Amino acid sequence: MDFTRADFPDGFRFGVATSAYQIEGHQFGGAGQTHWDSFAATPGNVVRFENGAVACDHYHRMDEDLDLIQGLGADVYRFSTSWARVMPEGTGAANAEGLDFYDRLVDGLLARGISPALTLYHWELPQALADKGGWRNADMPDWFADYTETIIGRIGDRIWSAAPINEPWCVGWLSHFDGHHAPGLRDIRATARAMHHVLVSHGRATQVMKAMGVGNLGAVCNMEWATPASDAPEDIAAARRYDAIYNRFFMGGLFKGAYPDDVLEGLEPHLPHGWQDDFPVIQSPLDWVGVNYYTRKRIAAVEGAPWPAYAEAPTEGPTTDMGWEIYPDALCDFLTRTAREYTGDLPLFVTENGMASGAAPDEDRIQYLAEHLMAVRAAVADGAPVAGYFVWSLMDNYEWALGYEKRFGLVHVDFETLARTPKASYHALADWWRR
Ligand code: IFM
Repeated sequence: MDFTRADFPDGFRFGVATSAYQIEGHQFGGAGQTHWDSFAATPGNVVRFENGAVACDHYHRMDEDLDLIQGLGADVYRFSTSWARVMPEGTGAANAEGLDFYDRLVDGLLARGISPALTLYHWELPQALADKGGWRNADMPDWFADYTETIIGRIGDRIWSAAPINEPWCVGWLSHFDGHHAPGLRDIRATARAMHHVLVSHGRATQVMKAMGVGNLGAVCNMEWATPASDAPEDIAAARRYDAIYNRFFMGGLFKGAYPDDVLEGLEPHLPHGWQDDFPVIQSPLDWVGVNYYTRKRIAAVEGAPWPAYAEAPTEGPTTDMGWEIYPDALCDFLTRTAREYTGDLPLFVTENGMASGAAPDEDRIQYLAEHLMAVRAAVADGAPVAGYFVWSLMDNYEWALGYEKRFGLVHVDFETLARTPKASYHALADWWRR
C-alpha cells in the first residue's frame, strides 16, 4: 500500500469501525433482548441461526481490542452503543453495568490517543420496543430521544463525534421491505413508516445532543451506486428508482427537506399522517456526513411488477466474498455528488469501506482498500471536502444474516478460541498510519 499521510489533506483522519451487537457478546453484562435475537432464532433468517450472544466477546476483551486499534495507528475508532445494553427494556431504567462498560471504552480510547466516534444505533433494537411495532411506531423518536439522553449523559463529555443512526436504508428498506434484516418484514406500509421515523428519530437525537452541549454531530448513510443494466429507457428509469430509494431519499430528507418524487410514487400512500411537517426536525443542522460505501448494482426493470418494479442484474466485474462487485469509481462519484448536490462545504467522511474475504494472507483486501483510497484521493482532487476514511472492520465479526461466515476484519478472529490475529492488511495499514 503505497500511500503516506501526506497524500491526503491536512488533518485527514484514518480509523476503523465496528458495532456493538456484531462484536460485544450481547449475553453479557445485563443487556436486554433485541430483535436480532428473535430474528436469528427464527429458522431461515440467519446462516446456522447464529446470533450475537458471544460474537467476538469484546465485552471481556476490550483492552486487547483497544490495543489492536492503537497498534494500527488509527486516529479514530467508530463504535456504537447498544440501546438494549444501556436500557434493557428500551425505555425506563438504565443498566448501570452497561453504562460503566461504555464509560471504560471511551476512557480506554482517550488513554490510547484515539478519538471516540459514537453511533447511537447500529440495529440492535430492544425487543420490548420491537414488540410495540419498533420503527413503525410513531413514538420511536421519543423513545430514541430518551435513550440518547441517557447514554450521552454518561459519555457525551468525552466523545469526538456522534451520529444517531447507522445506515437508515438498512433500518428502513432492507429490514421492512426486503425482509433480510430484523424484524424481517416484507411490507410496504411498514417500510414507509420505518424510513420516515428513522429520519425523525435522527433529528430528535441530534437536537437532544446539541442541547446537551455535544458538538461534531453527523449522519451516516450507506450508498450503493445503481447502473442501468442496458440502455433501454425502462432500465434507466429502474436504476433511477433504485438510486432514489437507496440514496436520495435519506439525503433529500436531511438536506433538501423533501423526498424524491420517484420514492413518493410508491411510498406516499403509506407515510404517516402529517409527514410533511417533520422536516424541520429531520433537518436539524449537522457538522458532517458519513458515507458507507461497498459496491454498485446493475439494475433492470421488471415489466408488469408493482412499484418499484426492478431487479438486480448479474454483476460484471470482480466480486468480494459477499458477491458484491468491486467498483471503486463510485466511491469518488458519491463523494463528489454528495458535496455538489446536498452538503456543500460540510466535511465528508468515508465512515465504512472494506471487503469480506477469507484469503490468508489477505492481499485482496489490501488491493481493495488501496483502490478505494485512490478513489478518495480523486474525490479530494475534484474538490470534495473529504476529511477521513474508516475501514470496516477492525476485526471479523457477526455479519448479521450471514452469521460469522463473512470476514471483514483487519484482524482475524477464531470463533472457537476467540483468539485475535492481525492479518496482512492490518500490517499494511499500520505501516503507513504509524509513520
Ligand atoms: O457489517 C455491516 C455493518 O454492520 C454495516 N455496514 C455494512 C457492513 C458489511 O455488510
